[in-house]
Amino acid sequence: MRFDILTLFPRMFSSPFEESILGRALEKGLVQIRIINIRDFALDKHQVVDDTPYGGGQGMVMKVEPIGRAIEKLKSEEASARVIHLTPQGKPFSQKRARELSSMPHLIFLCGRYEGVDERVRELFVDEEISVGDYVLTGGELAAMVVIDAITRLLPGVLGSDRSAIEDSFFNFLLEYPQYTRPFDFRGSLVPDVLLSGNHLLISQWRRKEALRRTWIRRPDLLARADLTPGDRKLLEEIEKEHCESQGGGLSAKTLNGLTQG
Ligand code: 4GY
Repeated sequence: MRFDILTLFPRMFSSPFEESILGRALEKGLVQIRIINIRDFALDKHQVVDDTPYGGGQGMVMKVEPIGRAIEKLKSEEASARVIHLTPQGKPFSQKRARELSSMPHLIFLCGRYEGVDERVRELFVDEEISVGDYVLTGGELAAMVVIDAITRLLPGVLGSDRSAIEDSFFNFLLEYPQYTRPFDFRGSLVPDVLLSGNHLLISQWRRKEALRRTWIRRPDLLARADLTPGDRKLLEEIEKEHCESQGGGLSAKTLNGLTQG
């Protein structure tokens, strides 16, 4: 799989792509990444890539010509390449979209800066707009890294053996259960006994319940989309009861709202 990244700040990408799982995926040749400096496609003497906005207002807007030329060059090499613009105005990124994009051979990421790109870039050169969340970054670079990271770990051979194969069921709109490793006792805070019991059935039941509990408390919106068995629903009833008992009537509407809205 090939990723091309169009940016005004190429050095932002050096260390993240050299480290850990992403770095190893590159070494193994499972992904190829090219960082392209948009400035190299500005033809004037001073290689200008931005200009003041028509209609006035503060800040600068990225010019259409350098970006257009860069994308046209990349597309002339591979016409099927898909151009993705990272922006808070895009469609919210998700595990589902990561999975879909992981089957595409060639993605081009356009990273905007300043007040954004000239609207004609989107109109003429962009296939898709993605947002990594409802907040504003100083540029699209970190968002592109997020998307590339989420896609790369789904590619065959990147994680251990068959991890990506079970990824589908793995995510299934449930948060992860709590994990523990040694020591057993850290400043009086203990690892739950069941995890030391060696009883694999009990352990997997406990983990399922704790995954449900976390999701119920932190992300009830996800719970509505999860595949729940009758057994899960019974566990949820237990969880609700346990919480009412421990909270003397349960979380207030305000607390629940706070947890849900983040
Ligand atoms: N959120 N999701 C995001 C972002 C920065 C001005 C356009 C986001 O994807 N990108 O905040 N990007 C802006 C900065 C130009 C991109």
